[in-house]
Amino acid sequence: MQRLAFKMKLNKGQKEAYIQRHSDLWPELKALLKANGVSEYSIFLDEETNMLFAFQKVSGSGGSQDLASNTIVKKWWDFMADIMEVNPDNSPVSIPLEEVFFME
Ligand code: RM4
Repeated sequence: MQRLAFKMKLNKGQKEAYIQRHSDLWPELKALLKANGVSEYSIFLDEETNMLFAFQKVSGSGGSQDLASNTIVKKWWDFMADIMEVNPDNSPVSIPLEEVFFME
């Protein structure tokens, strides 16, 4: 089991929309993430900078951001593109973070 973290950026003023959309996370996306070994997935917001910090445990070779070829993930990214900083393909700009501390 590996711990992954990455940062993304939320557009200004979109906190409520982000929370609402994730509280209604598509069951098919949740099932896909779990089927690909993603668990304990949480995302935190720094309201000062609008940076999103995602943490997840992964049992496979990659995490949520490595599923770009999946249709469900592409549809989700298209759905979220209007409130986040995205790449030309609507994938969220995701910057991996280095773990510098861990306590069991
Ligand atoms: C985030 C972003 C991630 C996705 C989660 C569920 O806003 O789109 O790629 O894994 O939602």
